[in-house]
Formats: sequence, C-alpha cells, structure tokens
Amino acid sequence: MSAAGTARRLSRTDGRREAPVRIIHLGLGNFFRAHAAWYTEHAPDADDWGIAAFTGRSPSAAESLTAQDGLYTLLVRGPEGPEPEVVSSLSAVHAGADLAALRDYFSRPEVVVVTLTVTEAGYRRNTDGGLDLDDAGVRADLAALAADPVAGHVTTTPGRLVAGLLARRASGAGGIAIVPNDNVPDNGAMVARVLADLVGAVDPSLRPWVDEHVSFVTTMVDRITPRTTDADRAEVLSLRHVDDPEVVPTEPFSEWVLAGSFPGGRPEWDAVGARFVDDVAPFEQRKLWLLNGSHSLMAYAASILGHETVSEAIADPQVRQWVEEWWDAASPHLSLPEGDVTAYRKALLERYSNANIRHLLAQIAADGSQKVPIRAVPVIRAELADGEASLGALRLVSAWVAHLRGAGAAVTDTQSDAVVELAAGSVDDAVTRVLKWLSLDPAVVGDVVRDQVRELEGLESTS
Ligand code: CS2
Repeated sequence: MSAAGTARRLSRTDGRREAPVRIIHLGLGNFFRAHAAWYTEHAPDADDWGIAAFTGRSPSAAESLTAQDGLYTLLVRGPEGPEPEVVSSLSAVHAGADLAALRDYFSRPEVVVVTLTVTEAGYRRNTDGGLDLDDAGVRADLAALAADPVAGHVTTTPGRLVAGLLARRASGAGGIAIVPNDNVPDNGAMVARVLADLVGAVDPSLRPWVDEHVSFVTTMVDRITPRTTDADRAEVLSLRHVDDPEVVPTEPFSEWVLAGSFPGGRPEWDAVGARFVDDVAPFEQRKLWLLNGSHSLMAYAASILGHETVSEAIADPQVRQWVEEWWDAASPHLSLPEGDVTAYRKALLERYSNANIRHLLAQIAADGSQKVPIRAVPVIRAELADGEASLGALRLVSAWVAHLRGAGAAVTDTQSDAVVELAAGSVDDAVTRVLKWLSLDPAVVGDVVRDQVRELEGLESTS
C-alpha cells in the first residue's frame, strides 16, 4: 500500500491537550506557528494557555486547521535532516473576518495576551511611523467603528485591535498585554502609537482606558521559516504517515527576547528559552541589521546573479563577500560586546548554509518599501555620523534600486506602484529619487550608489 493509502489526519482524539483560550493571535502565518506557538506548546504551564488564532486575509488556513482540531506538524529541518513534531497550542482557529469571535475573546477576563504577526506592512504606518489615516482600509475602519463600536466591520490590524479593546472595556475585563512579533524596531512603542492614533480618531475616551489597562510589550523574534512546499508535506507523509496540509518547515534555531509587563500573566515562555530583559534594542539591532539586513542584501543582489535560495546564495564567494562587507559595516555600530557579534555572525553563516531549508530570496525580497528603510538606512546613518558610508553598507540600497528597476527577483510590494515609479528612468534620476525617499542625501552618497547600480545591472546581463 502506498504511503498515502495508510495516511491518517491529525486530530485530538489521540489524547492531545486542548488548553483554555487565554491568548489571542492575529496573523496566523508560518512564522507564528514556528515561533510563539512553539514556545507556548513547550512552556511548563502549557495546559493553562490555549491560543485562539485568526488568519490574515485568506481564511483557508482556518478551515484546514480546524478540520484537524488546530493541530499541525512543525518540520524542523536541521542540517542532519528533518524532525517532525505535532504542535497543539492552537485551541481555536478563526478566519480573520470572524469579528464576533474576536470581540468575544477580547471581552473575556481570562484572555490576557494578544500576540501579533502581521508583517511590517500590516500596521498601516505612514512614513513618520504614525497610523496612515489616508490608507483606504484605515479610513473604512475608522468610519465603521465610529458608526458602530460594538459591531462595526473592520479589516486592518489596528482596526481589529481597537474593535477588540472597545469590547474589552465594555465587558469590564481587566488588563491585557499586546505583544507584536514583527521585525520592526521598538515594535511595542510602534503598536502603541498606531493604536493611539486610531483610538484618538474613533473614540478619544478609550485613551485613558488603554493607558490604564493595556501593556505594550517590545520583542525581538527570530526563526527562519520559509513557506510550505509540497516536498514538506510529502516528507511528513513518508516519515509519519500523516497527511497534514498544514505542515510548517523551520530551522532548529530560535530566539525570542521580550521587554514589558503582562498585567494578567503569561505562559512561562522563559522556561523554554525566551529571554525577558529591560531593553530589547541591542538584540533587535543585532538581528535586524545582521540577519534581516543581509537577507535583504541577498534577496536583491544575489537574485541578480541567478540564485534562488539563501543557501545557494551564501555558497557563492561573491555573495559571501558582499554579506561579510555588510556585516563589517554594521558590526561596529552595535552595542553588544564584540565577541557576541562575532559569534552571531558565525552562527548566521551556519544557519544560511543549511541547504535543508529552501528559503526563497523572492520571499525575502517582498515589501522592500517596509524593510529597506529599517534594515539599511540606520547602518548608513551610523557610518555617516562617523565619517563616510562604506561600499558594503550602500550596496543594500543599490541592489534594491536595481531590483526596483527589474533586475533579479520580481517586485512584490504593498507600495509597488510608488517605489517602482521612483526607480524608473535613468540611473541618475532613479538613484536621486530613491535616496531622497529614504531620507539619504544624494549629494553625499549618490555617486557610489549610481556606480553600484550600474555594476549590479551589468551583472544581470552576464549571469
Ligand atoms: C526575512 C525574515 O523575509 C524576510 O524579510 O528577513 O522573515 C527572516 O527570515 C526572519 O526575520 C528570521 O527570524
């Protein structure tokens, strides 16, 4: 009989726990299932902490996960081979549009933590970092909540959070912690600001209630988690005879650093490796600059050389040299001890070289408009403050310009119209416009960036 013939589906009938819901999660993607859901699964008090997760725009994961009682297989792909593990911390899974369920959870006193993984673009910020009140989705949510705070239909993350908080205030339930798990600097303060902007526009009387009852936790999150492929599903089928459409592939490495308070408590995530610190900034910079910065550099520059994945890219001496030059530029500006930074770089090379993880450069290339400003610009600014910007630091911006002009991975960006337009026309004009958009002075760094864009565009025609 074939493997498929003997395959079973996952279900809780095999005795797996189903903890009471005490955590709400918005943005049920692969990363959350490999990261916060995994920490919750392994916390010693996991029996008390179930998660009710809401999908993003597409409800299909809710249907598919609900059909297997919220269970899914995490396929940990180490260099030695895959290790499947069934995760059971999702007690309920809902479509993002199920606002009745969202409001209901928010109004329960025992639900005390809200985690978010909605990507950088999900917070709907303007270039100043506040809520983009011109965004069509934000405008619609504002109108819906102003007209009907109890049942208004909202779609954006800020809108859904405010809808939930209005329900919580009305129910009299107590304090709650909001924990953003996206790669944005100072993400706790960022969410607090975006929410305050929406609350101010919808119902200013909610502001003092938020100040008193809502804690915004700042985090650094890390676990390389590509999209699921048919090969991942086939592997679980052959290893476990389980037919799981919801397999999540991930790497063995995982890190979570948090700062902030949890007024209603939290799982013992610290017992399974999460670190609680006073200040996340040094960890967040180390990760955002060294990991995410080099990821973006490879996504734009290495895809021009014809590479498809991170492991292929890092095996190319040319790409490795670009990555090392980027790290050499960023490292002196980090506040962690030099030894820690050296060890982190070495570990990154090992993680990137893990060929069992097929992490597509095209996936990382997405939404550069949200990523390049926070991954590249702070390093360039730090260098400029000390003298001049290096070739190694500027190459990330140059590669993004070349990418927007059609070289390497295709452009997928929530702001693609605007940023592709910036980079159109002659290289000279394109570089001037993109640098200004990044608030970098073309008179200071323009010449180097122009040369690098031409060089990178030349590489594409020869690769
Ligand atoms: C990547 C991240 O897609 C991207 O932009 O740089 O998703 C990266 O894989 C994670 O932050 C790793 O923790």
